[in-house]
Amino acid sequence: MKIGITCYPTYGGSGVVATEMGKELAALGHEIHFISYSIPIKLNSTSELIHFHEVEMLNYPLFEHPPYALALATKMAEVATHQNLDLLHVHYAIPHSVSAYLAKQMLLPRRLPVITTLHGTDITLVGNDRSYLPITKFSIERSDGVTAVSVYLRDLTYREFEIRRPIEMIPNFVNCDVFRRSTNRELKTKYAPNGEKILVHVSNFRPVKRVTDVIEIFDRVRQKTTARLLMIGDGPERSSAEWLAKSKRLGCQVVFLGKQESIAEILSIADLMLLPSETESFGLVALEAMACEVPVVASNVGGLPEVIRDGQDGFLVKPHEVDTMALKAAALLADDRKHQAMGQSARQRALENFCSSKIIAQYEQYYEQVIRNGGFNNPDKH
Ligand code: GMT
Repeated sequence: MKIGITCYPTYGGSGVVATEMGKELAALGHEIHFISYSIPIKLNSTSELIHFHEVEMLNYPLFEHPPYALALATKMAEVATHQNLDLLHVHYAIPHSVSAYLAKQMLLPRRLPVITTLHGTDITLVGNDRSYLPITKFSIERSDGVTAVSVYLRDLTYREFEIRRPIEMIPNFVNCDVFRRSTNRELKTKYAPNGEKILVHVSNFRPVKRVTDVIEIFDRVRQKTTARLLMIGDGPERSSAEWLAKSKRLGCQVVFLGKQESIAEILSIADLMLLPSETESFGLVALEAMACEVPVVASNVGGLPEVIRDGQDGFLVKPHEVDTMALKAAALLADDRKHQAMGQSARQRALENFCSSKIIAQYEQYYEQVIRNGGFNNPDKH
């Protein structure tokens, strides 16, 4: 198939999923055309089947905000025509599914099936803002296919947006050959020179991730065991977290690494992941950790219980309950046998349920179904 993929080209979960999906599909022989404002950060592939089309925006003094959604729609229509795309798959509803809808209309009577994948904040935060809700609802209804990354997100979309059309649940995935435990001793010694336990947090440091809770939890854990905390990523809450770490005199015990290219290597030296988010539609980083045999202590919210089995692959605790999270984390780190069993169970869970080989096949089937059927009751179906 010839597939167009649009995503945010940044470190965010939806961009990572879209980019990895493109790479996996290309490895299966599909021709992939990424359409975005810059090359996806994780697109480190040399495959001849992967192409990138940059959306260029006209800057004119009248435009305080350049109309990206329109420039994107124009580029989508152009690429679909010149590359003879079979399908356009957009990740994150806003504004990508609206641009895809416009591109589709521009191309009529030629048919361009559009699939929208909902990732989370496009529904939970952005889409729920009343000003964005009607257009998000419209573009979901008019997509030929819609997928959501968890049952939680699918049902929330049905409920909050009063959507009557079917939404396919296809979970996120991880490449289990890339994300696997293979400890780099030198790296481990660098961050834990005296054999300290390594805790890790990975996020975009937005308020929803509750990064200061991560510091609070770690502060309690290190009172019971010698440990280090690696904070990976960057974002608006980073300075608050750094300030808190400093004021608790955590000094060199907490290291802020910023955005990292290869997190698999770092996860491979970690003993535990902390993910105390306010909400999380799926929690891709939790899955990546699990694939590296790292148990996760996370909030019992959103789609996280669909990924992490409480007591088996980690622990799920009510959000904000930093004392309980710290107690569970410290107890696990003190029990080597349990810790090892949980790490192995986490890896097994990733292998059996979320490996890219399994999930990409589900996407391929869904693509074929949408191309064949032309979308569910879509008034724009041609
Ligand atoms: O907030 C983020 O983590 C970024 C956001 C995104 O769209 O890039 O992540 C969302 O999509 C990820 C990939 O499907 C999910 O794993 C994250 O759980 C989800 N984030 C939230 O729901 C807060």
